[in-house]
Amino acid sequence: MKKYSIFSLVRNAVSYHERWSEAWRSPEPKGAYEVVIVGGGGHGLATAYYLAKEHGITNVAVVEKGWLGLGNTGRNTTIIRSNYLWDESAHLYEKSLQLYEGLSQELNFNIMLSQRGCLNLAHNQHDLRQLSRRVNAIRLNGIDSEILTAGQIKALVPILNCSPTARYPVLGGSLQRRGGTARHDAVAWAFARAADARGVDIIQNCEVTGIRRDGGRVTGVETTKGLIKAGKVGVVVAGHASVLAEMVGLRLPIESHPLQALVSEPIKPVLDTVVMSAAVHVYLSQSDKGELVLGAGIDSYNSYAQRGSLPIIEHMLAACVDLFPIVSRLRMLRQWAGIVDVCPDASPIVGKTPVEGFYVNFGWGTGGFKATPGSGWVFAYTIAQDRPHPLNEPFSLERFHTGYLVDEHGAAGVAH
Ligand code: FAD
Ligand code: PYC
Repeated sequence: MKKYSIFSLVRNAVSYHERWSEAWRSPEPKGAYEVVIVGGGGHGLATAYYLAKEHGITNVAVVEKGWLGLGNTGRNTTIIRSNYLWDESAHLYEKSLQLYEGLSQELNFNIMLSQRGCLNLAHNQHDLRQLSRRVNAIRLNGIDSEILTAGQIKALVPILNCSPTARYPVLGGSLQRRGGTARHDAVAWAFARAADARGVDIIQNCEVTGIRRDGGRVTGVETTKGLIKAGKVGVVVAGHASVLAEMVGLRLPIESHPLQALVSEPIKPVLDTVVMSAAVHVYLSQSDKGELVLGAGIDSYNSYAQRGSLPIIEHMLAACVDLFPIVSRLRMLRQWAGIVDVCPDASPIVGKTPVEGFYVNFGWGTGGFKATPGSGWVFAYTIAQDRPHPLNEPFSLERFHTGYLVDEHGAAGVAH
């Protein structure tokens, strides 16, 4: 892997980046690959990287219809954590968090991991009982999680309105100290550079428009750059799962919704943890630049348009001002949305399909950024071995036939 000396960094800085080499190549697609990954978000790029690194499969193309990371990877609010209720999810998300903890070193790329803690608020006795149950389950899986009193929360987050007469009184909360944030673009770019260095072809501005089959077996993908044959195809297209699945005649139990976020103007440091309140549909963190990063629940209608509606952000900002009165003095600079694919149990689908050689990894809904390395790791295993890893076995498509759902609505950071 390429290393940069202090000398080359200084030279590049004064040359206005003119001589910076590309972080990854931009090849034309070959006629055929052993594996084609559809979708150049964090999950697709991580899959390609782990295929090459863990399984020695380097004849791989990642085919992306736009630019890398411009889907939900570049639109999310960067929160990572592993505080999920059920064993199946806890094991998968914890694997991912552990990979995150070593990712900057592994990929030689600063992903700006900040384990500043992730706090979930309880506003009534019911919330508190739910959080206690959740904390006990999480700890039984060996994952860090603790209950905080209202007094401890006030000390941790001084800008939070903890008055007993507040519209949303704070009765306590749960904290995962190893949770926090990571720079979303950096995660995609780091996996892209490392996959490219191992021989993976990353092909941008190349939309998959059809899937070729020979009987029950996949043989390639039709794209805007022509037909690309493939022994195996892995589809990792958050927001467009149903569109791609339909190309092989699969109907998914997935609904696609807009999910919005906002950032404020930058201010001095006021918040050094992530605060979430699922009950009032708002969450908040402060970026390294000083902006407050805020998010809401999903827009309730189905859509493929990457923008949301005003009532959701009005409601979210009203709740936010009640919880954090200083927000009333802030201007919001930017608002955007991504399309999230949500399964009935708010858990993803990662595994094989009835079509041979056709593998899927989607349905991460509002919470897949935290899963990026873990998802890529198990998906690479599934594609390479043609069977699920024990960590993703519970997240198969068949669970919607067997009824063995993994209901994680309560663990989702945002309401839906
Ligand atoms: P994406 O990054 O969307 O990548 C899929 C790619 O597939 C896209 O680049 C798309 O262009 C490409 N594609 C689609 N169709 C085709 C085609 N036909 N041919 C070729 N390419 C195609 N999760 C968290 O864990 N924490 C958070 O704080 C968080 N906040 C969020 C906030 C918002 C506003 C949103 C929208 C989501 C949030 N999420 C969060 C969810 C998270 O962003 C996603 O689950 C995750 O990024 C999905 O990654 P991905 O690589 O699967 O998808
Ligand atoms: O899953 O932690 C999460 C999350 C936070 C905001 C959106 N998703």
